[in-house]
Amino acid sequence: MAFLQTYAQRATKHANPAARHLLETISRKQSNLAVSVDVTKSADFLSVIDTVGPYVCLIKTHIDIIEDFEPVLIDRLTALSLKHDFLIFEDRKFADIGNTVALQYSAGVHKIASWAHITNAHPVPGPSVVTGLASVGTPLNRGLLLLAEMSTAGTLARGAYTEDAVRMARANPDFVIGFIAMRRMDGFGVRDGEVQNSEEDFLILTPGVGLDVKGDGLGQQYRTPMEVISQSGCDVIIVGRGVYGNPASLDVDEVRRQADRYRKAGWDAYLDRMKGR
Ligand code: 5BU
Repeated sequence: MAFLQTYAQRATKHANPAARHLLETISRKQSNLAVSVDVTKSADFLSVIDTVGPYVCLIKTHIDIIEDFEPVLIDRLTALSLKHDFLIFEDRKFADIGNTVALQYSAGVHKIASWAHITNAHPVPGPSVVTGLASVGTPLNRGLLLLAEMSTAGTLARGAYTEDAVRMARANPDFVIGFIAMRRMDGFGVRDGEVQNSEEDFLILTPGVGLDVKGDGLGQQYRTPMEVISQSGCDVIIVGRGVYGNPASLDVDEVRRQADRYRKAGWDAYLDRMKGR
């Protein structure tokens, strides 16, 4: 099983350039922490990213919540990704017909495909959502995550839907690099009489991670890095408010301290998982 190998071992075998880059970065920086920077002002966005940059493998963005967005913000974000050695994941959650998602991914104000190494999509439209995004992303060496599960209470992404999401990924392993999910997807979607390819290696990126609280009063549910990485076998923890706190009163020293704390907690949980090999 892929997840019982080290991140470095998995990097040498992965066929997708974005997945390889992510696994190499995790290994080099000893960080499986992705920080989700959900702030609405460009200056705060850049300040948080410059602060947490040394501690993360990945920065997750919702570029459409930035109120004062200008194209130069992308140049600055890209410069920070090179300065601090992290990848960029735009959490766009595409969910339309193939033609529309290809346009949303490549064009408009944000031109996501030109700068985000990784993006994600809801499986709800069926395989054409992957085909449409792949037509744009594959030539640029990008990777796609499918939302097989969500972290929210009462999510409809469960059971047969999750199984079908995994089958959809298996049909497009060059472009689909993994899932947003709460646990490993190995063995999911395998029908009677089928055998799962033993080389299969889908990355599991997991939001809903917090060390201090269990929820946010709006449906979000938090688990600890130990539960997510060691017990559930996920690969990357995605942490937002646990790191940057309240965007209305950003405290750079505290943001740095929390990023360091979550990086260490995520890495300790990975070492714990590898101990059990
Ligand atoms: P938080 O502040 O750590 O709760 O932020 C979590 C982030 O992850 C936020 O940007 C969400 O949009 C994102 N997220 C999530 O929380 N749960 C999910 O199932 C998915 C994304 Br998909």
